[in-house]
Amino acid sequence: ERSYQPQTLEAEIQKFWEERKDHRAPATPEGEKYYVLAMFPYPSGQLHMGHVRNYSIVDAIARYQRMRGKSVLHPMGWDAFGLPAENAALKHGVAPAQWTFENIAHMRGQLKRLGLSYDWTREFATCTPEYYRWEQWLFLKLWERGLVYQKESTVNWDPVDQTVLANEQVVDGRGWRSGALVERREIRQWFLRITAYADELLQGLEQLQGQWPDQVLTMQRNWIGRSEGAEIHFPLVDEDGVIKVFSTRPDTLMGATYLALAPEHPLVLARARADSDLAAFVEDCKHVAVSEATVETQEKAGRPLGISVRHPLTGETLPVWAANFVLMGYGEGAVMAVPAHDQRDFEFAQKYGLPIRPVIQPAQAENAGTVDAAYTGPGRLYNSGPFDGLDSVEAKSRITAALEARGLGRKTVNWRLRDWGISRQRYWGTPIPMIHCPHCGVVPVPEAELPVVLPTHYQLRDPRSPLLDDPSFRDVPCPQCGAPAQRETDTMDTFVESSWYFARFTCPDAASMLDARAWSWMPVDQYVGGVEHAVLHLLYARFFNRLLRDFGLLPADGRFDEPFRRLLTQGMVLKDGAKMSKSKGNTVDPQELLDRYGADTARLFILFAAPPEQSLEWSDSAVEGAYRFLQRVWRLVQDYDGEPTPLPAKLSGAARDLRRAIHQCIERVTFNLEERHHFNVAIAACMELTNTLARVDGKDPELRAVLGEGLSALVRMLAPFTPHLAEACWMALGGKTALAHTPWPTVDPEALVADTLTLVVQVNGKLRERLDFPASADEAEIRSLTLAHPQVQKHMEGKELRRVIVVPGRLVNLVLS
Ligand code: ANZ
Ligand code: ZN
Repeated sequence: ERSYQPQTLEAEIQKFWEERKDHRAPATPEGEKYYVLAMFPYPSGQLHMGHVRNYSIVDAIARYQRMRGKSVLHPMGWDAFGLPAENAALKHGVAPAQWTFENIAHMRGQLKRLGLSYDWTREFATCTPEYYRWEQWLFLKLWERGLVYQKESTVNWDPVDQTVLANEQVVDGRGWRSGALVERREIRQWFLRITAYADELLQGLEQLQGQWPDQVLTMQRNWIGRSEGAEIHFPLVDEDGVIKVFSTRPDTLMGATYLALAPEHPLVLARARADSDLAAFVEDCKHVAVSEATVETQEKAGRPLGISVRHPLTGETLPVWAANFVLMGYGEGAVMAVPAHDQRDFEFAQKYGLPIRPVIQPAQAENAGTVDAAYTGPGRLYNSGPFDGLDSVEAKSRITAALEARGLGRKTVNWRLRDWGISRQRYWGTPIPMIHCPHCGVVPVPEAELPVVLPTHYQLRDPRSPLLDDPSFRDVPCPQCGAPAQRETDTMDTFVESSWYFARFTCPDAASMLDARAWSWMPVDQYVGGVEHAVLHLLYARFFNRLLRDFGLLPADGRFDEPFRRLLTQGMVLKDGAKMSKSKGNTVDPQELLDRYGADTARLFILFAAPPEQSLEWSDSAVEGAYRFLQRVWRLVQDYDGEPTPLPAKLSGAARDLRRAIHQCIERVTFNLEERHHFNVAIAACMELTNTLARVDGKDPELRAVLGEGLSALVRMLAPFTPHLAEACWMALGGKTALAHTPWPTVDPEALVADTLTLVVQVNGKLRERLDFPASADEAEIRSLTLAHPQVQKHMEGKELRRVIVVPGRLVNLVLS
């Protein structure tokens, strides 16, 4: 008898799978397809526990679906561009490419050691020209259609290292290497027009309802941020022109008492030239981060501009202020301030003694604005002239119509979503395929000259991109006029690579960006990853999928608009109640776990400890427990010693009970894998079954036959979680096919039929007892067994039995008086 030795066993089984090519997906699906994908990793150097959890979940799904007879695509690759490679290069003096590929080699080894059932023939790294050339190709197509453009935008500039820094390289306002105070600089950068798809990206969320976590859908909805409202024009007094504002509350127009403009508003900048106090205020505002959160929380401040506007409906004169709470990047960069009904306007008005005029009466008077807060809810209009008495919903459209009639406003929709700035002034990324010519301006690299290959031979000495200083990369003739010109040295945001890799996995060797194979595999049926990607990655991927569709690379019939049919966001891995992380020093290295217990124990522990969406608390004793369980299963199969014998036609009571337990377990495990991913419940059911099987007397031929059926089912049900052990046990039980090609066990409804039946006993219509009867008992038997039961007799004491009503399969009702 062999003892359970995961190290040698797992190596043998992995070799077996590899030789048989069991996990390769066909070029196009054979039968019903199932594409399951984990968010691909950044090759940081080592797998961490979060990776192991993510990939164990996905592998369990892949293996289960394979056994359900689906044609499964389960690929893996590397999100290989990005800043850490540059940082490591500076720290260790190794080229980013070399660092990246060494990490990939190591991590690939770790993934293989885990026994994950990937189709490795589809593996790729995004930092290779074979991959990123298609990104450059798409960039050129987007340029042709006006979906790419350049505009000025702000970057962090390190004055000592003379370079642009990524946000992650700015620590407490200083450059991470130089320690110098970082400055803001405006430079021209490349943008993708994702806003052209805002409406569609919002609408598309509907079809994901119930398939994606609600939390993620809400975060996407807020990020896109559709606001319905009105653009309102306030004519300037004393000069020509209007100030436009965006408001979601045109119903409050009659309560507007001043206008507030962003410090960067052109009118403010114009006035600041002649007003040093105003200029100083504008300068001050520049030193505050531009994020919405900080703008929300800072102390309100402003300056009067010394100009006024006319109210578009009453003609009343209102003052105009510059205010730090107004953002230039949103709406019109200007607000009509209604202090009675907007809290920011209220605080500002109080500070500067501006009038507050309430115009909305809440349904409950006690909810009205107080001395220190605005009333921001709906209600009935007053102080509003011809609109008095209207409900605020109705008033919105009536007031907007009145503005439209005067040519001083219109209904509009505003979006929070901004275009996607993809320029990075970094070296380790996809080169942007553009050329700057002193005569022709920006000229795209001709398609035939793609890819623009990123040179990989540099030894980095400082954070400045070596592309800037390499004439052999930078200096090229203009493709249009032939004059000396310069290549764009910005590279793409690495989120571009992760926005379409899932589609490329369907045809990794395609001679175009995608080919017809993508049409048969897409969309991804189940995507699994961290909730930290709820917005950016998942939104960009949804955007790119639509771009691919609009360039004819995916079908346009609507079925493929969403790249990920279902999304599961896995929870964190905790230790001592805190997230496992290097910075907290509370990590457990998966490698140690693998070396000590093997892959199956690691996987089983992780899947059993919590449902995938919830956080998982590390526990050494639970790891031990998982290991002991596997030893137990192993011994049970070894002890069985041979192939299961066929079931006799008729089974005795004990054998029937055992068989029922087996099929109840199959039913439970299947439900928990098919309907939801509650692996922990499924595993618990398998453990229970193992205990039941371990108690069976294998000498009895009838029981031995049923035990054989039970072990065969158990081993197959463990295959998604502990695939090595399962495969080895399956062989020991005489399995004729590898598990990847073995059908999932099915429930025999016959076996589930109970020998006993539980009925409710009512006394005068009130539930009193639950009693078990032989399943075969007829009405007369049920009646006499009920009346003979001591519990029932207690209820009847001192009473007269009038009637007994038996409802077959449900209840017995005794009518007493
Ligand atoms: C008047 C008003 C009265 C407003 C009222 C609100 C309540 P969302 O929902 O985010 O679209 N606003 C408009 N542009 C702004 C900017 N550039 N910076 C800061 N605030 C701006 O919010 C729209 C509301 O935010 C607009 O409606 C405007 O204030 C303000 F009782 O107009 B409201
Ligand atoms: Zn030119």
